Amino acid sequence: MKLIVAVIQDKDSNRLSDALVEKDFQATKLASTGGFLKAGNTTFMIGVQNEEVERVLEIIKENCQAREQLVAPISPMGGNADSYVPYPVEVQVGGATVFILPVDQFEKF
Ligand code: 2BA
Repeated sequence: MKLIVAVIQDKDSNRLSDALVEKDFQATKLASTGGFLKAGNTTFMIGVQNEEVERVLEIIKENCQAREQLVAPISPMGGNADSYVPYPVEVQVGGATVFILPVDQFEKF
């Protein structure tokens, strides 16, 4: 068994959960925040059998799209000086950042 952990954009989260439910995959959605943009994103935890991993990756690819996002300047007064960006820059935020982890044991009580 594997645990698929996928960080995706909030805009795609409803579409992805609908697609997973439709294909009979169970998932948990967590509200998360990107370390760089400090903007909300969504993290899915999806537990699947090994042979289902590729199918789930396809569903993620079909339902999550990369987008350009503008990073506004952040005042060093407002927070950490390490994250100071002096002018707006455009970054491409990926459709999904996916980790696939082995599951030693899975129980439901
Ligand atoms: P954020 O950390 O908010 O990053 C958003 C986008 O900003 C990233 O898109 C990347 O294009 C850019 N970016 C991130 N760090 C950067 C830096 N130091 N310099 C310049 N540009 C930078 P993605 O790579 O598609 O990542 C989307 C989100 O996925 C991330 O949001 C983060 O929440 C998560 N993520 C990405 N890589 C990860 C990793 N190795 N471990 C854990 N989470 C990760």
